[in-house]
Amino acid sequence: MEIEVLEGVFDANEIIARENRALLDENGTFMVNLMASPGAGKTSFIMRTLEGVKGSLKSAVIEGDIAGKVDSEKIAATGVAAIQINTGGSCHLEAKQVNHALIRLDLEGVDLVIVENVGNLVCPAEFKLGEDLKVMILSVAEGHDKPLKYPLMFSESDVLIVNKIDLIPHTDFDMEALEDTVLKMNSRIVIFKMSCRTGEGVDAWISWLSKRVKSA
Ligand SMILES: Nc1nc2c(ncn2[C@@H]2O[C@H](COP(=O)(O)OP(=O)(O)OP(=O)(O)O)[C@@H](O)[C@H]2O)c(=O)[nH]1
Ligand SMILES: [Mg+2]
Ligand SMILES: [Zn+2]
Repeated sequence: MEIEVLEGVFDANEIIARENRALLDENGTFMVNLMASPGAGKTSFIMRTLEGVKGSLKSAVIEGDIAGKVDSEKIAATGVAAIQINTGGSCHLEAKQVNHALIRLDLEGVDLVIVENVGNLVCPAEFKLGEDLKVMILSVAEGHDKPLKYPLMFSESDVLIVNKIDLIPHTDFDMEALEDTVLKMNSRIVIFKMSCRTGEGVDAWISWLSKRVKSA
């Protein structure tokens, strides 16, 4: 008996990611899925980005954490709409959680939604959320060898932010080695070097993002 192979069968997460995509398209909203290790600078990067697009893009933020609302309170204090998701132990966000948050946000008139994924360099890369762009951060304090040890996130991401470049003099971080390794794994990835502390490198990211959002 011939065995039937079903193609185009998506797992439950992917079905909901597609619903998210449709919801975003209906409203003309661009969504960034931001992933990185704990403490790499995701919230600092979001704050810099919000400041950079202020006045030109209406933004909202979805914060994913295992517990607490520290990050969403930081965002809300700037006047930008923020929704906190607590995963209650799970180490990544799934499309369903983001779907609940998108429904609660009034997306009409919102140009940009940034989702701060749970701090984790591993499985967030496996779960589509319906995003336009997967952005990951590697901070120099984590070391330039990370792509070799956590390859999926580097090969899945569209953008790599190398953050905390102000700390380079205090580390043995090798930028050239990092770029070589990453580009061999993912030749289409766009790399920005930045310090969310000093603001160095932020402008180049803001102008690149603004163009992407406006042309989407
Ligand atoms: N020196 C330096 N410190 C930074 C930079 N960006 C962020 N930090 C600091 O790094 C720490 C962690 O930053 P967060 O933005 O909270 O990092 P996060 O990735 O959101 O952390 P979690 O949400 O807990 O996973 C804070 O003390 C920041 O002030 C940077 O460019 N340079
Ligand atoms: Mg954070
Ligand atoms: Zn996980």
